[in-house]
Amino acid sequence: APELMAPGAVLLRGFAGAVDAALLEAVAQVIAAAPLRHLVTPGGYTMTVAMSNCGALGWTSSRSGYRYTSTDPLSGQPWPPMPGCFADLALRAAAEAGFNDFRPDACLINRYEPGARLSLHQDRDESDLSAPIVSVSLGLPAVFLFGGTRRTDRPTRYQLVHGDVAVWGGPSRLAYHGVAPLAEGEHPRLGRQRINLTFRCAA
Ligand code: MD5
Ligand code: FE
Repeated sequence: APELMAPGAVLLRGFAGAVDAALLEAVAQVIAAAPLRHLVTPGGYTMTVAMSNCGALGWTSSRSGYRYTSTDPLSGQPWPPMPGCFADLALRAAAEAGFNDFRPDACLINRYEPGARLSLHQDRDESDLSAPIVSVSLGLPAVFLFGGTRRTDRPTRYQLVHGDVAVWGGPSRLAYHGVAPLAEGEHPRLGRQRINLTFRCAA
């Protein structure tokens, strides 16, 4: 049953479990064409999370800022197309949370190894903030930090495990959030890593 974390924030535990093999095969294809890389922030820090994208648009960061691009800056080629199993899962998860007709044009792939973290931030580089963000957790468990709409609100911690899907819409679309440093571990399918798929309407 969908679990309400906050208004507009819905946790679907295990929702992706039945299709994990197809998702992981598609991830492997995407990152073969557009390798995972550690981006640099505008402030000059190298991110501990490694990232890639698929879909018409992809999120990137550099010294000059955060932006969505239609090509991979590493290759100059378009990002790999969104795999059908990605689009299908995102559409079904959003509908389960009450957001119909979710057709994301961007999927950011985040790869965490033990120690990798994502500090508290908002996702606001997308032009359509009325659409939710759908995120899928695969591999090692993570502690997700869900803050409020103000940076100073004390975050609530949620454990996210392999197969969990979260939908962030409505009043939660602009909530501060992050991921605590990944604990050491070994996942039967993915080894020492966590993969997160994050679907957005960016254009
Ligand atoms: C992750 N990734 O687990 C998360 C999942 C990112 C990122 O944060 O920007 O790549 S997406 C979580 C998210 C998105 C939008 C709103 C909220 C959470 N929220 O309201 O908490 O790698
Ligand atoms: Fe985020």
